[in-house]
Amino acid sequence: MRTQVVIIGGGPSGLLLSQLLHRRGVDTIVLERKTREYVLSRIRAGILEVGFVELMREAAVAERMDRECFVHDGIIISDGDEQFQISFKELTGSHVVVYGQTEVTRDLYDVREAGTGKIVFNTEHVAIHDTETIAPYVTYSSDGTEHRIDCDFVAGCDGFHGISRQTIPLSVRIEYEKLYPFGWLGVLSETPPVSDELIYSGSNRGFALCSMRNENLSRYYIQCSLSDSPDDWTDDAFWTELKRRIPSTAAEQLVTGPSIEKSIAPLRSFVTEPMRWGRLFLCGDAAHIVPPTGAKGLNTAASDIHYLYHALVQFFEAGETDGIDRYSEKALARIWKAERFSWWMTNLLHRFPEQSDFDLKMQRADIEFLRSNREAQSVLAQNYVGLPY
Ligand code: RFL
Ligand code: PHB
Repeated sequence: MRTQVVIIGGGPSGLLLSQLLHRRGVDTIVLERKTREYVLSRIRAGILEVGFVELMREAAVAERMDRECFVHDGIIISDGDEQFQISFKELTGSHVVVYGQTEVTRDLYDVREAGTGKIVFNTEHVAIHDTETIAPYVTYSSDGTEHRIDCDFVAGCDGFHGISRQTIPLSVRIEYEKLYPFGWLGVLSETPPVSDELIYSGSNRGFALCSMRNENLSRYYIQCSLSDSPDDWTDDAFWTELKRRIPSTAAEQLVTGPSIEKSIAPLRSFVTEPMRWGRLFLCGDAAHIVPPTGAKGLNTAASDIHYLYHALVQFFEAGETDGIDRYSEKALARIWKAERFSWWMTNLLHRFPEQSDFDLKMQRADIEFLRSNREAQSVLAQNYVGLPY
């Protein structure tokens, strides 16, 4: 078998790259370890930057998103009962949209599968070979048979636990990592959201976030211990704890109901350098992870896809290698800024086990400065709506 680009991983990064390249006549094959149903059962991101929406439009897959998404012009930050709004509209003239990653992925699968898109599910033993040459190839097995695909390039879009990153030799690969001493317990419930805008809430009991998917689907998170399991938390216990961490005006209005999904995610900052090894390019969670506090994970994946898509089109249409040569440098320049922002938001709003009284005072002062200073709000707003590509 032969194709121009083998894409490892059928998550949002891999599918978006495949669809964008398809529109420019570049042939791809996507290899996905799980089933379509499994990928679509993962509840993840909810907030998309305008740059992401524009990429979906360029990929001709934004019709439902444009119809069903919700535009958000700001967020609310709270600390106990004190709360204030950061207006993206006033501070940046821009906004973000609420449209779930699950729906993004569903739309991408639908469009790829309706056309000539080749997606192989349930692949095993995927291995990348000879990326330092001009003739790389990928081997994998499915249904008990071994396969080989020869190609021009390989895109490693296989998430944090994928194999692509490990293909880059340790002698050149540098990994930067920070683990946070807590996780997020997330609940999805068929209830109306407590607020029109997202509430990012710091409190003495730890962080909480009120988010949403639509007018009758809410997504809430609370900071939890890394040793907790979702089964430790009954719905009642979750709602009681959430109410204690958000401003009382919001707690009084909160509509509770049965959870339809409950999961715990650990929080991590991670970057691998370089993001290119010969003809292998890493994209999205395969190369970097942010704690979800800044809503940047999927959005940074999208900026990688933007750079790689243009680089590959430049190569296939004009034979130019400048884009692929500069991919890692350009992608990383934006990634590190998103890493900084996500790390800062996490430090601002969470309770850390070893926090001293001094540390708590610093955190309070940071929030108070943000509340009272337009320039500080502007910095947050610019980062939240997304830095330019
Ligand atoms: P994914 O989504 O992990 O997809 C990788 C795919 O690769 C497959 N795979 C393999 N396939 C073949 N062979 C192998 N050896 C393979 N190994 C793995 C996997 O099965 C999978 O299908 O990575 P991708 O595409 O880079 O997308 C990244 C995003 O999923 C991630 O960054 C976001 O979900 C992060 N995130 C958020 N991002 C935002 O931009 N805004 C948000 O509001 C936001 N909220 C969140 C989040 C992530 C969260 N969790 C659960 C970590 C909220 C949470 C709670
Ligand atoms: C979500 O709705 O899942 C969500 C929103 C904002 C974040 C993280 C997750 O910062």
